[in-house]
Amino acid sequence: PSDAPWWHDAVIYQIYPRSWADGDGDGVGDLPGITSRLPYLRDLGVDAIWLSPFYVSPMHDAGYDVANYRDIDPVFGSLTDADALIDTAHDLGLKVIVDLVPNHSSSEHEWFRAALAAGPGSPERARYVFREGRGENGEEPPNNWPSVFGGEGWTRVTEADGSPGQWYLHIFDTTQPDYDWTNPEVGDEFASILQFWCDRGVDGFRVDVAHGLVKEEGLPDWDGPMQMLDATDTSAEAALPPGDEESARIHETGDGPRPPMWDQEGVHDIYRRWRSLLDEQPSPERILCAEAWVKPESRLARYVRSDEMHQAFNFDFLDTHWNAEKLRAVITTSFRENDAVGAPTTWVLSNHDVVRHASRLGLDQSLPRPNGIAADQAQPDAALGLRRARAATMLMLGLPGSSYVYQGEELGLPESTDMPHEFRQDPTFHRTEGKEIGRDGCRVPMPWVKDAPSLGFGPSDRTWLPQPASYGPLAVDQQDGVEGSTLELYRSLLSARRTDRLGLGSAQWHKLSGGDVIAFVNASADGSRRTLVVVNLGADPVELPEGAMVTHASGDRVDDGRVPTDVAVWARI
Ligand code: TEU
Repeated sequence: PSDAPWWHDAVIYQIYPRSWADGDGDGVGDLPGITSRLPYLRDLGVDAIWLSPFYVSPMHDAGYDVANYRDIDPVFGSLTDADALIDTAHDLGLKVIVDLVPNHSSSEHEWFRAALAAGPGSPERARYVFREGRGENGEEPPNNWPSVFGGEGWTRVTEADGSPGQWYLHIFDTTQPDYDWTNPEVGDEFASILQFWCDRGVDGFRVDVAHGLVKEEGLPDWDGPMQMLDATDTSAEAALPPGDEESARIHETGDGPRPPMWDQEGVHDIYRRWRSLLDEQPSPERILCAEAWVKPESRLARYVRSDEMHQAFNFDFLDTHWNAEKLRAVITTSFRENDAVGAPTTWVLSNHDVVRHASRLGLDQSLPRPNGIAADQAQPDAALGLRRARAATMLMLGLPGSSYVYQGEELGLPESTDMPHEFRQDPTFHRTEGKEIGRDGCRVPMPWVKDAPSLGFGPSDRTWLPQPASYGPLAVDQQDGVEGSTLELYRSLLSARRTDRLGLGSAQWHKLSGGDVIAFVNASADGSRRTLVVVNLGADPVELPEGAMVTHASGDRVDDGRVPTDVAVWARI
């Protein structure tokens, strides 16, 4: 239906403000830099941008530690700059989604400072999760919950009289105290923050750690396997050996023990309130997109019920190895679970927390965690990774639903894997003493112009993270207008997707599908347009059906109607 809401088939480009465009040359990206480069995104052919946090922050977690939700950090600019960015984007026909971080504040937020000063039992402390410690003199943390970034999930404070005092909960860094969402003051504050940004004209919110806001009552110890507490895989299935019968049952039903800090029932009440707040705003529709690492997909689909969020990132898709059978299963399940609640699916391959897919897909695909590179892991095969990444992108953009694209993937940027440790800023790296290499490798400043200081990122040669040598030849100016470049591939795919409204089509498996081949037909509702999408993950070339007219290919020329290894095609049938 052509009258579908804008977000059903939108392609949304994630900008990581520190690393996209630096207007003032201090080595850190900023809002004026972004505004000046927005025409690039109009020409790329995306519908919207999502901006990672730009709020006032001490930047212990790159801005996901917010000290003031209603103002811009000086490193990024000012509220006037934000208004200008939103206006310019709208003039160019781009919608603007901002990041909302409601699980925790920065420890420098005025509420948290007040909580520290006010002491135990105060209403100020009741906005966060302060508890007495256990053991002799409260020396032990209140429970056994770890931090996602490594180490304990609790930090003990020193009270005003200098004595060791209460502990506060932080699922992430010590500098990111969790709010207590059972306190109505917290809910009211966030309703007001949502309204503040709606009034400034934003078109939606990406909701950080949407599965974590509400904790199980009583904050019980977790007796289950510790790996289930990793925020990116909270399923009971994750703790069982692959192929286990119980694991298969849990995968189907979503039953099984649930860690006390993830995917609690109470989070849904929060999103119902936000949805009605957004529904009351003037049109066009403003959206909520859940960042919720929730499995199985039947549990994730509960976040996109009609009175809750509009979208939820499909991280199962991102997390899946380069394996046709597994990818087909994820696609089937995603459609089934989303159809059941009447929501379109939201596809994603990369973001600022995971290894870029141009490198991830060039790693040994038998490794257990495809979205992380351990410190001692082998280097990815760059050529193989890029070849597969281009095919994966054609798979994603050929599917009905919305897609998120992470800055730089349209250039085929690899992960920066050989960054000297002294540059690393991610708390994951520091809290695990380097055992986890962290996420800096996917956050390196964008290359725009090969022969310019900072590769055209800004007017000076400064960049907050070093740009690897491989980025120069991939700069925008090197790919612009060059046939076969990854940038031109994205442009032509996005343009065809828009013309043919592929995001609003319906997908049916094609008879070529099976074994190492993914093949489906994306058809328009009136049957007037049928696009065959074929991805070959196997060693042998795949024969296209007679009469199929190839319009796009991710790799080497498709000769005699055959699709080579690790290549995807779109064809008219
Ligand atoms: O991430 C939530 C999250 O749980 C993971 O992606 C996490 O970052 C990863 O497992 C750590 O290795 C969101 C943001 O996207 C991330 O950048 C923030 O650090 C995190 O929340 C805390 O706000």
